[in-house]
Amino acid sequence: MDNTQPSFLDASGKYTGIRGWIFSTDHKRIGILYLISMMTFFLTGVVLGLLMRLELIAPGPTIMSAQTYNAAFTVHGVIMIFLFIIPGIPAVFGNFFLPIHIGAKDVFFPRLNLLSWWLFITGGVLAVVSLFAGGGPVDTGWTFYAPYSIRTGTDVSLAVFAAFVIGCSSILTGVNFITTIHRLRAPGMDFFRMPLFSWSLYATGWIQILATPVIGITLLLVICERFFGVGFFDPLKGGDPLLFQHLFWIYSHPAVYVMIIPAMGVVSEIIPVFSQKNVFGYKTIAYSSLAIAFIGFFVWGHHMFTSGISDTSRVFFSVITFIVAVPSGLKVFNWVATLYKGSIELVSPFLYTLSFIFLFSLGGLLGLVNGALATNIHIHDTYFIVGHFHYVMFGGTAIAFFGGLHYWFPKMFGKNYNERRAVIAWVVLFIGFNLLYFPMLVLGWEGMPRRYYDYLPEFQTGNVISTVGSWILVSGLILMLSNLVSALIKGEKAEMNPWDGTTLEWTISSPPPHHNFEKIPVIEHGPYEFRRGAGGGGKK
Ligand code: HEM
Ligand SMILES: [Cu+2]
Repeated sequence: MDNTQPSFLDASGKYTGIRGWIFSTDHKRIGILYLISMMTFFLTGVVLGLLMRLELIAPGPTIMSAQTYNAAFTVHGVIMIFLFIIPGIPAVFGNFFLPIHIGAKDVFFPRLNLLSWWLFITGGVLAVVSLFAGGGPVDTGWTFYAPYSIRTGTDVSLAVFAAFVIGCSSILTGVNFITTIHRLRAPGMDFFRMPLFSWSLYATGWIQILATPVIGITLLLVICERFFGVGFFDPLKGGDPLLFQHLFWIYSHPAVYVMIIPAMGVVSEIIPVFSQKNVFGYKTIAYSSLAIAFIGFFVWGHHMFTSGISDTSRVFFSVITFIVAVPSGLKVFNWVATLYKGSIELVSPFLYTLSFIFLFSLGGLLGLVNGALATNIHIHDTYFIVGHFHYVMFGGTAIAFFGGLHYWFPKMFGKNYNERRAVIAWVVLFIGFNLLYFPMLVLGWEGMPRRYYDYLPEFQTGNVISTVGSWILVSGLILMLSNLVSALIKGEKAEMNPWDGTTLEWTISSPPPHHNFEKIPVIEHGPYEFRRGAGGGGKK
């Protein structure tokens, strides 16, 4: 196909300039809008994280007050969870590549797609406004646990409303992707010829649709409670604070799979390409996304082992938690089996992917330590938990996000980045990451509680290592981003298919033209059929 068609980066339609972007219904432009807004939120969250680590470099007060620290970890958590890691991969790469992967011109509801982005931005802005309005920044933690969230004088109502609006955006994106997959697949693209990334978005879409309304309603109840004192959760009025925790985690546990399943989808695309082999166990990987999504709805109680629920329910939740690990483990084994005897190319997207497998597997195994009833009692609300979730969310999802960014960058922007600098950035990031988070596991195991701005002197060594790690990690991030930004400005023109990929985005020009395909392709085989290299050749 030729490169003569104007790309989606060139203006078209009614508006030009910035309005041509913020009113565009082109799924690719919306993907880029999300990318820009999300990186902005991410960097804000990183700065807050750095400040927290600076506070913790020595025992006693150092750079902020206890109340400021409470606000810092709340805002850090809210931003990272609701504005970066939950929407991240689906909103950016899902929007950009789902229609292309299934041979469509756009998503099924392009205007709704634009509305989702506007809701996302509105929610983000409201969250920022809540920092400066009336009662000051929220100090409840991102979980907004009752009854504290009902009684504190800070601006919980506004922050919670912001999360509600972002939730609406998430539901609409889920509806859009599921409909797109059902209705817009190109001729011959049956479900089992879809790339695995589309499968992961399909599973994620169902979680978004089924779980998000629960948190939406819960957050509205908190607002009712604060304004009208209705007493759903307030024990003084006969309400039940445990009810809040149940409702919260019935959404928020499945939400951790909204964070991780798309990341698994991204690495399932990258691994076959850089080993030039058909993926091992395609169907297992596809179905395990659905299995994880389904079982994920039954494990929320593992967040409540110390809350006073009955022993029977604690045992139930513990056992079910272990069962979720089975489909996740199956994926890891299938990825490793795909690598086996592959013709491996160690370039930056693939290095991110390998470190994803390592960090996510470690974080996931630590999740089993949390899920085991007995150990959970010991490590509940310690730094072990903080270490665990950073391994899964940052080491898992965010690293896969960066991997995807390097993998798809030439396609999205039509420019090449400097590979050597990308690898150096990756090395620095990887070292910094482990220095930052590994000590947290040890500290937590030894009993350092989370969400405190002070600690006993015996915890200092670990904290100093961790804080220095945060500086190294941030240097890696700066190297990575400056490399990509300078590629945007002065990178060489990228080829159509730099990695010898086989999915549909590699059959169109870089960057893609406005309507993706001149002619809708007809699909005759599975997504990963490689000509050169070891294994090769899918069955379908
Ligand atoms: C430079 C990078 C980062 C640093 C230095 C950092 C540091 C921290 C620290 C010190 C805490 C407070 C722990 C506590 O007292 O509970 C924290 C909490 C948290 N972080 Fe990060 N973090 C970073 C990146 C991330 C990323 C990328 C994510 C998400 C993908 C994330 C998600 C969270 C969450 C959800 C909390 C819990 C907040 C809460 O308990 O209310 N962090 N982080
Ligand atoms: Cu959970």
